[in-house]
Amino acid sequence: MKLYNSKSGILLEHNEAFFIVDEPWDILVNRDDLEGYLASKTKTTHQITAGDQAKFLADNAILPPIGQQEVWAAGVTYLKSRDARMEESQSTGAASLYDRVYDAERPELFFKAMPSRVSGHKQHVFIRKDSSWNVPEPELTLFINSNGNIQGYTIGNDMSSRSIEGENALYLPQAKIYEKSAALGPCLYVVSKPISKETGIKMIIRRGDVKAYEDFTKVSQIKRSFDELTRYLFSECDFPHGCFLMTGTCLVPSSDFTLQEDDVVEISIDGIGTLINTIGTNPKHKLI
Ligand code: DO4
Ligand code: MG
Repeated sequence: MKLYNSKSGILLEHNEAFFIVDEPWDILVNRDDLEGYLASKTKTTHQITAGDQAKFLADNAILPPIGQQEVWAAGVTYLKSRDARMEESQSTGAASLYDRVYDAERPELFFKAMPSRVSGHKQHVFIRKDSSWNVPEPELTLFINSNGNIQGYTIGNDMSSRSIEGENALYLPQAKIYEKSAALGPCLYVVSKPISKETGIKMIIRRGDVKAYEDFTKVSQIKRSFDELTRYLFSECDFPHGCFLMTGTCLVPSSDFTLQEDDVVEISIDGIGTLINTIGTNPKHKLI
């Protein structure tokens, strides 16, 4: 089952049929057995017409699948992320931090975004003007309700500055948190069973007509379980509306690659769909 948040309301997709759900996002999604609740909705709600469905899902109408939830992220959960970060921080002596956190019992978890900084499908994400090395990070993202139970999944893009993080690991918040540094979408995929570890994640970066990057991997490459990440996140934080947790990047472009304005990033995850974002810069801010 998929929930789309759109300018015209919330759309529920179930077995290729579409329904409008007339409830506020935060109340609708924050419950145990969300899948069962949505299944009951399909029995009591009228199906909408193909025309209405097209209007709801028009690219410019889709919003990120988020209300008042905070977005958090896990780091260094895949070998690819550990190795890339060790390489970028070699000269600063911080490389061993990544090695140690990969093997440690406690995972790396960090605050990523307020909902206002999150872009949706077909919206822009930004690169920082004071950063010379920027990458998207494709991440399977959990939706966890206020009771700490995973209720669904979405696709996340944890935009990152490798030059700022590489200069000094203490600059991580600046490498990670700025306007439109996160994207979620295109929908919230609601399933009661844990998502299969065989789920594939693919990222393509297009520069004009050229594919500047393409790679694929599986969720099975992750070092940690989603329950473990959730348990640590909820151990000392309350999330009254639930929260989103990006589970770490599994794909990293080679070290000579940096994003440019107008690049298009496509992240696909089996069962969920494809999140597409164009790279831009924040017009409101001047270089310091
Ligand atoms: O340690 C810094 C951030 C790691 C991260 O964002 C990731 O592995 O996805
Ligand atoms: Mg990340």
